Amino acid sequence: MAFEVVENKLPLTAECHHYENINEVPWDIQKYWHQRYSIFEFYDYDIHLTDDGWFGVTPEPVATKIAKDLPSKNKTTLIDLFAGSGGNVIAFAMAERWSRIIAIEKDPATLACAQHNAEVYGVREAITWVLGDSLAFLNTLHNDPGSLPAQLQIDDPVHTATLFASPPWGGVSYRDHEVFDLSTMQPYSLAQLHEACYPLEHTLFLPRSSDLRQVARLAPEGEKIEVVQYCMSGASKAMVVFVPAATGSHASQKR
Ligand code: MGP
Repeated sequence: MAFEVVENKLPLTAECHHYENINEVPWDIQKYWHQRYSIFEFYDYDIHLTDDGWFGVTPEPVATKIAKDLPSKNKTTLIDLFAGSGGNVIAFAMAERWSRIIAIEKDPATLACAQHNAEVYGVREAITWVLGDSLAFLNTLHNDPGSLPAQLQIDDPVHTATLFASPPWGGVSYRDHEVFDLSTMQPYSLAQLHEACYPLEHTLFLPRSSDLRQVARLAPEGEKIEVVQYCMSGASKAMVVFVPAATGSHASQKR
């Protein structure tokens, strides 16, 4: 199967590190290690990340604010499609706004870090953990929901579920562009992500310099969508786009 529910805690592997000393830290992540306490306030309580995880993890104050800002009117299930090391999903669980939280991550070592970090924050058991491909999960949710395992069954997802996607951006090269072309984002373009999430409500965590004209095309006909720059120390960390669920006749047909 392309995805599976992980009932127990996956073991931390040799790829999962808790660096305590700068001398242990690979040079390309030293900048992030210096910011470790603004990434995870409780870093010293044995937070673990893979080396790749440092590049994409959402700093805790930003994750906490996003968890408060998500629209989620009447939504009971939150699905984090790219859970990574857990930066966002821990904040979602701690916000206590949803009765069910599902976290999907396809790399087992990264998922092990996320579960471990969620345990540090006391919320591991509040989260249903899924190892696998989030787009395969969405495809099944849209087209063959009856085949989902019991823990992932969602009644009327258009009305009850909200999706959060902080996808890989294809490295840090977005910084080289004054305006980042979201059709070049790797491995999934903006259009692919939107198509995979539609018709459910979805929130997308994107590079701060993302092309607003491309984002504007996600707005349903005649409606506005909210776009927010989340900042720390006066500088944007990311652009977050809130896309409402499709309504009326659009809700039942997939584009
Ligand atoms: P950054 O690109 O390292 O810029 O990360 P920063 O720290 O502002 O440094 P400077 O050199 O521009 O001063 C900014 C934020 O983007 C990080 O805190 C992460 O939350 C987020 N981020 C970075 N990358 C490469 C990714 C990614 O691939 N995916 C996701 N979802 N978030 C990312």
